[in-house]
Formats: sequence, structure tokens, C-alpha cells
Amino acid sequence: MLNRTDLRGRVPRPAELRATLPRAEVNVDAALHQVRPVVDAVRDRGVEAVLEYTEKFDGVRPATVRVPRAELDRALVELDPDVRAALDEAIVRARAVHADQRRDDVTTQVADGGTVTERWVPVSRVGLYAPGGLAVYPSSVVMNVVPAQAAGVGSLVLCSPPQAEFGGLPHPTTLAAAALLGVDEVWAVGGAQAVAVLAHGAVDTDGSELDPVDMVTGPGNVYLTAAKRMLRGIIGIDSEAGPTEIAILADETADAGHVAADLISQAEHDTLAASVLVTTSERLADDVDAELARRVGKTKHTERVDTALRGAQSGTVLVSTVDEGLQVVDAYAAEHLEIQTAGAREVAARVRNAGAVFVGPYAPVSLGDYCAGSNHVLPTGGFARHSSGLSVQTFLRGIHVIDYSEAALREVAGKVVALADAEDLPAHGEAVQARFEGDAR
Ligand code: HSO
Ligand code: ZN
Repeated sequence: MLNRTDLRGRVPRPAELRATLPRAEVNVDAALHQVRPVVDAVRDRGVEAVLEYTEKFDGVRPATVRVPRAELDRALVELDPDVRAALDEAIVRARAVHADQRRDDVTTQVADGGTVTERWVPVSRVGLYAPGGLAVYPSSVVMNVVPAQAAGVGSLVLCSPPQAEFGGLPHPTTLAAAALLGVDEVWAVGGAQAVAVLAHGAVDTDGSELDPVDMVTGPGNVYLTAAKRMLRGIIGIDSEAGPTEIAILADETADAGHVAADLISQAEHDTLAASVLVTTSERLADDVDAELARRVGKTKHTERVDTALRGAQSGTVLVSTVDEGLQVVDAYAAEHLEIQTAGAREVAARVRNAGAVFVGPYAPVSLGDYCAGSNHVLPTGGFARHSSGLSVQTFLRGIHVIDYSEAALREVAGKVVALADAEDLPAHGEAVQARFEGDAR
């Protein structure tokens, strides 16, 4: 069922390996052309343009962009109690993990009378995006809001596309999640127009201000990603999100049914989602294929899953040893990586590149998607080689505070002058010397 690549005993070097491995082609550059007129129109014509595009893309025109507070309260009252209890649990666990990510300011004594402090300051105002589309993502509301709140971000606005079937409001579960988290500013806008109005701000139809933000985070489709890339600079962004990915490194000890169920779980997101099995066991690969054949027809989103699993971005890679498997998964740098091998904990400790690592048989990716306490907004497309998932750190800036006494500056003045002269920037040196003009030479 899955495309198979046999690399046993001949795993190439990382750059070549990356080219060999299956991966979704997402052309953000091509989307930039489609997104530019939307972004420009929102910048120039504000809410009028937002609502035009909303009508065109979402098929509905909300009365105001900002969702009235009463609608958030109502969504919370009407929320299914089981879903509420589950969201509460997800929030408690995520808050515990993210609270521990907070960093203290650090002061380094560099010389007598000379210190540098790194002061961690939250971004002032952040726009968080929760997608609509094929699924509803109240869990993504939790994953965006919790780290931002833990970082101390003072002002948060959540954007999610309005839905015709809910009278031009975002999905009620998304609204309820916002209310549960104490977010009271929600805008009913999605896609590129959401990023544009977050970046530029606008005046709502009722005359109230939609204040611009400093940063936009959260996953979305290629148009949202293109708009984030385009507006980066005016706003900060998190890592660009592509279709979701699961890689599983497994040996003969893995349970083929679990492996298949986990591959299907992420394929359910999107026809472009990637499900990749890397295994030392041809027998397991065969058994997983058989389990997939058995399970795909029974799952709710059969067609979507089937398309994703058969796509060029999904497949099985055969390797000879777990070491070779680690080379493959490191080159792939999956958003989610499961380790289902003997000694999984030790193997997991050797992983260098992954958005998140799930250890052993009882840590499926779905646990991390909802209730592990970890964050599920993670780097895709191989970005895990250089980027992290959303965390408290995403929403903090480290400001260096330099505090030197006269004596401490005097002590190092000659070195500053020497470096300034070496760079042919003598005025830099003169700025230091100006402090000591009375000094004997
Ligand atoms: N697996 C997705 C997150 C998600 N799953 C939300 C279910 N809901 C990307 O990490
Ligand atoms: Zn998921």
C-alpha cells in the first residue's frame, strides 16, 4: 500500500538522502502571487476588503469582524460537557508544561563594574490563528494561547474563519475554547485576509478599532503561510507550517496495528499529509501494509486518508539497522517522530532532528495532538533541522541590558578603539575616548 524505498546497507549522505525521501511539494512562492492582491486590498481598504474576500472565500459576510463577547459566552454554555472536560484537561497539562518553560533573566558579570543582563520580555500583542477548513481545531486554540499566556503576552487576538453554517461566526467549539482560556478578543476572519488585517489593523463595521499586532502564530493552509511570509517584517511569525507529517522508526518489536493506526491518524488531516514508516523489518513493513488495507476502509475519512497514504509524500523506507534508521529520520526531520523499537528511550535520546519525539508504544502522536501537555504547533517540511515548535520562547524577546561603570569602560576602551580602527570606523572609538578626554595619555 505504501510506496517502498529500499535503502538497506546504502543510506546516502544527508543532502542526497533528503532528496530521496518522500516529501510534500508545497509551493508557497506560487501562492504569493495569489495572496498579494488580497494583502494589498486589506492594507488599502481595511474591513471593506476583508469582508469582500471573506464573502468570496468563506461564503459568508459577518456583521462585524470582531465576534461579540456574548457569542463567546454562549458557545461556552452550549459546549458539550465531555468536550469541555477534555479541553480543561488539555489546558491544565499544557499550562503545566509551558509554565516550566519560562526563563529567568540572567545577569553576567563580565568585568568589575560591567554587567550584561538578558531580560526576557514578552511580545506586546499577538494574533493567533486557528484554522477552519477540513476540520475544527479548538485544540490549536489551546496550543497557541497557552504558551503566549505563559510568556506573559498582554494582548491576544484569536482569528478563525467564519462559517456559513454558524451564521458567520467561527466554529462554536473554537469560540468556546477561546472563552475557556480567557481570550475575549476573537475575529471572524481566515486565510490571507486574516494575516493582512492582523498586520495592518483596521476599523470594524461598527466603528471600533481592530488594533494591529506585533506577531502572528499558528498553522493554516498555503495561502495563510504565503501571507505570513509576505508580511514578515511588519509582523513576526512562527515557523511556516506545511501539511502535517508523521514518521515512525520501528523495528520487529513494533505492533503493526498500532503503527498503521498512527500513520492513518495524521493522514486524516489532509490529502497532502505525510505518513512515513522507517523500519529495519521487512516483515513489519508487510504487516503494516496489511493493517492499513484493513483499517483505511473503516475509518471515517477513508478517501482523504487513502489519497494521503498513496501520495508521493508518504511511504516506507527499509533500512538494515536502527542506526541507519536514525540517519534517515534525522535527514527527514519530521514534524512528529515516533520511536517504536526495542530500547525506545535510548534510541529517542539519539534523535537530532524532529519537531517532537514520541517514545515507545504508549505515546502516539494523537496524545501529543491533544492531551500530552506538549505543543502541537511544530515545524514541518524539514524545518525541524533548524526550528522549534511553539513554546513560551516563541513569544519572548531577549533584551540585552549593558551596564558598565566609568572604570569598567576605561579598562576596555583601548580594545574598542583597536577594533573600531580595524574596521575603519574611527568614530566608534572616538565615542569611547570622548569619555576620557581629560585623562593623561
Ligand atoms: N497533528 C496536527 C495537530 C492536530 N491534530 C490538531 C488534531 N488536531 C499538527 O500537529
Ligand atoms: Zn493531528
